[in-house]
Amino acid sequence: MDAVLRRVGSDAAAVASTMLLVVLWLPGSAMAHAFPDHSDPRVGHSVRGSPSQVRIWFDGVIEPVFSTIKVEDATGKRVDRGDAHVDPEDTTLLEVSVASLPAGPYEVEWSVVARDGHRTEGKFPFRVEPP
Ligand SMILES: [Cu+2]
Repeated sequence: MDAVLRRVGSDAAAVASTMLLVVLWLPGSAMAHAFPDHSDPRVGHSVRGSPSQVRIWFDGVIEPVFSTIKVEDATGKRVDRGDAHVDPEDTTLLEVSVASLPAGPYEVEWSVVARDGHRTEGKFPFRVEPP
């Protein structure tokens, strides 16, 4: 897994121990947070020419209403088209389309809610090289 993607929360350790207890008490009904599995563009990587969208695949189903993704340029300006959505055909895939991006560094910010109601969020960079 990409190390740059990180979990944030009020108290990750407490959440982790709580969820461990849930697992211990209710074997067979363990549910998990959703964490990114991979993305396109890949975390920290460069792509040649602008992508048409940014996509993140998670390790579990995510809730469409509470899941967002946005993309900013080096000045913090939004460059996505504001159409972030969970793919109806693949409910582990969160995607947003982007304007034609000039060469430079970009940052993706995501926030999702898993089926168990727990939110995870994070950010990662990627870079566009001239085509
Ligand atoms: Cu959870």
